[in-house]
Amino acid sequence: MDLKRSYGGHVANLQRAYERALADAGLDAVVLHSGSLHPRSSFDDQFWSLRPTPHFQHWLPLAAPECALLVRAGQRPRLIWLRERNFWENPAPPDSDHWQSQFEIVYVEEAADARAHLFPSGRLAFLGEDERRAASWRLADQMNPPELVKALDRLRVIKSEYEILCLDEANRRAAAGHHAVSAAFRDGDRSELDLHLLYLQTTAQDDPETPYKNIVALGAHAATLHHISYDKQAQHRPAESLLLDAGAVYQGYCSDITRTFVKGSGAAQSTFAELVARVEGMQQRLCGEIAVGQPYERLHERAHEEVGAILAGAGVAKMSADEAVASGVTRAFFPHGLGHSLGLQCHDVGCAEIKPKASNPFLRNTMTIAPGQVFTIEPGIYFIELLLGPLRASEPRIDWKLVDALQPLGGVRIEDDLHVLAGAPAQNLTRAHLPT
Ligand SMILES: [Mn+2]
Repeated sequence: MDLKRSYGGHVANLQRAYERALADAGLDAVVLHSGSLHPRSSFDDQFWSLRPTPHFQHWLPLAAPECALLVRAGQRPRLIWLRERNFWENPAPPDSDHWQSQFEIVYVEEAADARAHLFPSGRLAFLGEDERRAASWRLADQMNPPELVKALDRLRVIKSEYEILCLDEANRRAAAGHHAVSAAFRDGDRSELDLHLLYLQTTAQDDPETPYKNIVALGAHAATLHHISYDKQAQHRPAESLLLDAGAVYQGYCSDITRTFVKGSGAAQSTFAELVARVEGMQQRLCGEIAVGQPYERLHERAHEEVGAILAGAGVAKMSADEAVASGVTRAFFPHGLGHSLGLQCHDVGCAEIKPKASNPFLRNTMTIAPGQVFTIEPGIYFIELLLGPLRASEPRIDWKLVDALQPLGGVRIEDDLHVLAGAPAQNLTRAHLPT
């Protein structure tokens, strides 16, 4: 892949788009702050590792604290790069230097020194989280103007060719981890912690570097949608399912992939394996239904129709698919949204400006589907007692015996990352590396 050539185009586009956004906001320049380290506790002197300000990372993959990028009309962007003399810690070096030739780079040894290299006059905004830094650069009252932030967030919804290359590579890296973990699960009894560590090792990521905390859920744990408190002991019991939701980061860009595995030959495992196959089939149909101009929320509602059909087809619900949707039964088995925008953040910005309908409270993507968007498609079916409990007394059309048999296996989720194309089916960034 030609990262450097596509990166040049990415920066040129960003420069033009920023110039328009600045003009619309009545500003001459914006300072993008890379971020400051957050203390782990105010009673302590240790810090979380840096999650750079995404607007800064939209330009360059430098994950160092207290750097600033000055963007102005008609000028090369100026990177003010803090190179502290510090023998306690050092920030992780970038993966590559393909980006450096695009900037005028000024090195400083103290964050306060950056002030001298900022725009000397004119209307200047500060974009970042650190109010004290904004104040030290005398920009506290121009911090994060809402209209500008909105406009810059919107730029992140449509991905450039460079960003697609990065998202593709993030998928390739995560796929290697999924392969290794699924093989280890099939071949023996491994604890959730073992599988998590194997994933980190295979993808060469330290825990704080992953796009989100890996979800590694054996058996009933998959009914906790974000199960991250890993068991340290292997389970020697007949549950035998694994839900793995784990991604990777490349140049700041995230992948987000979920697979559900099952082994064992008992009746419950066989029925659960069928359920996994049905969810996989629905997920692939929904990926095939992505259409430019259609609201994403419609796809989410299609997913509920599909969940209704699966519950009826598998004998979990003794009612029609339509009745399962209308009675709210599908919402107890599939309580989360169908997916979200993906990019520099795992739950990326710009796709939830419009509120979803009241019946879809957790849906994070409400945009009209357009070429260049990247989002996940991640339907699921779970056996969550907190949601099913209230139905047990009131809904005799559910086969509760079957639910009880499947509950120790937790649930199923299948998730891929999709890139919307103009005039062609959406590109599945995940299946290219992790085929069915
Ligand atoms: Mn996701």
